[in-house]
Amino acid sequence: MRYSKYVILTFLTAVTFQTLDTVKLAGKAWAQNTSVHTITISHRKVQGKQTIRFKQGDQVELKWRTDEKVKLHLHGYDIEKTVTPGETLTMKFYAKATGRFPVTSHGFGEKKGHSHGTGALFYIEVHPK
Ligand SMILES: [Cu+2]
Repeated sequence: MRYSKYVILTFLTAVTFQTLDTVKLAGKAWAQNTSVHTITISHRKVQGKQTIRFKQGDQVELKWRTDEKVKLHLHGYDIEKTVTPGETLTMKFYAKATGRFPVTSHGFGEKKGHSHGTGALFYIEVHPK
């Protein structure tokens, strides 16, 4: 009796996880075919390319490095995260929505709020399949 309960529980747990995975990743495993880009902020500017293009449906990983603490906002996908010097911040998402989306600063250093006064730091472009 005890044994069969355990088996059922294990089975249910497995099904639950699978369902969550399906919802989150639309049945695809992360890791393979991921478009990974490292973006470096220095002196409040993105070094090098300031636009990266993707194809709709791409799995994207943006890895952010900075020389000053900054809160970043990827518009359209509504990802808002803070990166600090010495760490790498990863933004992971499926590029579902097409268009050109800015990444803006919501304040460097300890500054808070939602100001886009200095304009966009970076853009992602998602092109239709
Ligand atoms: Cu914003």
